[in-house]
Amino acid sequence: MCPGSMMLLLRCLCAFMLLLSVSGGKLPEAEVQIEVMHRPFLCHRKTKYGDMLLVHHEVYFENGTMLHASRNDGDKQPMWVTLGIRQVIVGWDKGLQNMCAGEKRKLIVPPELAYGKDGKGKIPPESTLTYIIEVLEIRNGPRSHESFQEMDLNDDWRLSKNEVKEYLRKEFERHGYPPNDTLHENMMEDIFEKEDKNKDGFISAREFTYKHDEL
Ligand SMILES: [Ca+2]
Ligand SMILES: [Ca+2]
Repeated sequence: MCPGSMMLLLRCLCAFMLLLSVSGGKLPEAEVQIEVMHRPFLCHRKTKYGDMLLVHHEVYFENGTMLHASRNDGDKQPMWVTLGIRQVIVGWDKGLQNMCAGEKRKLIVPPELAYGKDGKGKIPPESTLTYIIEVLEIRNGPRSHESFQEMDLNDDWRLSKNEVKEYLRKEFERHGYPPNDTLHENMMEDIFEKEDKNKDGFISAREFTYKHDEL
């Protein structure tokens, strides 16, 4: 064997070993790859769990073929989605947080966080999907007096952490999803972070209805 090809073989071996050590035999947890394509200069608020987002989106397969573009297909209208309740794919819930109105992102979503091993409609099993998503408008999620009363299980006019967690659990159930303690815990902490203004560990009726995010 000539020295040149020997070197090549060694390099290949090296690269192969490196690959083995990196993958380590264990599958990494699926993540959404997020690329911010445009972020407006002015950003009054950022998206969080429970918000309603008005979005336009495009979907592409891994080979670049477009599957759907909301600006061109159907009624050409953007759609409202509620973040963090798995109304859409998990990849959206994970990838559309902390966005500004007017922001545009590219999300590369692995099948585990999209339509998985079953696929859906024109989406074959195990598809990695690329989404281009533009957030046009952000609104507070539904917040009626009724929903406060529904959440306030012991009628003391304030929401405890357990009451909020219980509410999230019921919301998940209502949308047909299995309860997920870790996720509910994280969502609850996020909600308290934003809503419990005086940090007393409860969300009062006033804190609940106060529209602090309005422009
Ligand atoms: Ca209560
Ligand atoms: Ca409070």
